[in-house]
Amino acid sequence: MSYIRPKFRHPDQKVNDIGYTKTDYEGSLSTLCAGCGHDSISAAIVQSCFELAIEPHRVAKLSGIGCSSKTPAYFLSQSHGFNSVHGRMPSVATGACLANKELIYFGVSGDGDTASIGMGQFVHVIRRNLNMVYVVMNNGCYGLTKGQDSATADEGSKSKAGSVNQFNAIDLPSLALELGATFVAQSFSGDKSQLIPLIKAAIKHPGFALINVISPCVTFNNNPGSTKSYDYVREHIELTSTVDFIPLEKEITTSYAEGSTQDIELHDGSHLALHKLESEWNPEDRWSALQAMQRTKDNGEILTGLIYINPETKDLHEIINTVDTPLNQLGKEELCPGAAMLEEVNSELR
Ligand SMILES: Cc1ncc(C[n+]2csc(CCOP(=O)(O)OP(=O)(O)O)c2C)c(N)n1
Ligand code: SF4
Repeated sequence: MSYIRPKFRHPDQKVNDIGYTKTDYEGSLSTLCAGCGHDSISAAIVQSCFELAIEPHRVAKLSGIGCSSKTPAYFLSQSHGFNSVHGRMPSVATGACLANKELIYFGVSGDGDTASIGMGQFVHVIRRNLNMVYVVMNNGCYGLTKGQDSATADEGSKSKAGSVNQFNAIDLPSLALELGATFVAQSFSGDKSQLIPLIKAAIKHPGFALINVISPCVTFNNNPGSTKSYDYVREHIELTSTVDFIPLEKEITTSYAEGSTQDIELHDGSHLALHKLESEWNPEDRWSALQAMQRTKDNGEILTGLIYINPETKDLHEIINTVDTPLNQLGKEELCPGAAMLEEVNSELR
């Protein structure tokens, strides 16, 4: 079948710290349109997991419906996966994460999947601070159903068919900030050097991590007049910073000019070195991040990079004090501790 990758690989392929090659992190061949931004994001996910030496079976990929939501088939074929209903990925992610806190949860969604039908689910998964990476492959349209404007299409943006969008766009990073998300980033599918460290940092973040990636749809929304086309994004991108991810075990060897770099220690002891390009902004200050978003929007620019991070966050497990052992490994004794325990629990609620 044409979508199955040929098995042959160069015998001297590089291996990572656990002896896996990049091939071990790939999926089946993509059936998306050639040039679709979503494929570049899949490639960045493959590269990030390879470089972090993650065991593929420790990852669960979850998605909704759309071209974007098809992409988990194209990376990490040895991981767990669940392709859910349109806009309902966050519920499935919540259930899975509560049942097993040992896995790394990767949610993949589209702007239609998140900002329209899935909006109710999106806001609650942020509010609950579920420990997951949530990637929105944002092309401003419903690619799978032939390019209708989505709720993230900018006002005044022109579709391929020539109609002009008359509605305000929903800005997902600003909304996430407003709702208290503790990791908010924005990137562009065409900027792998920025996207990879952001994905790695999001994986290490112990709570909800949003990466909104502008990902042009070459078939339905890459025309002049569209604000999600490759040309438009390249011309209007404004970098907050360049980001280096420094894993725990690696020494910080590069020295940076004083004042130009902000070092952020992540939960597990790894580091992010942010070389800031936007001076009036502090990514550890939510108010400053919101202002930076608004300022660039007012100037018609797209702010990319790590917009906000609070490394000291409590995820849903910590908030509601869940059991460490995955539910499928609990025995009968723990699951059904008897009438006396039931009485004790009930009495605490009286
Ligand atoms: C409940 C439900 N409503 C509508 C649809 C039709 N539908 C499928 S994908 C989609 C939108 C996809 O857009 P987006 O999430 O932005 O992903 P893209 O294809 O652009 O990557 C719609 C409306 C559906 N599959 N299920
Ligand atoms: S229709 Fe658009 S979003 Fe879907 S695969 Fe093609 S280019 Fe990508």
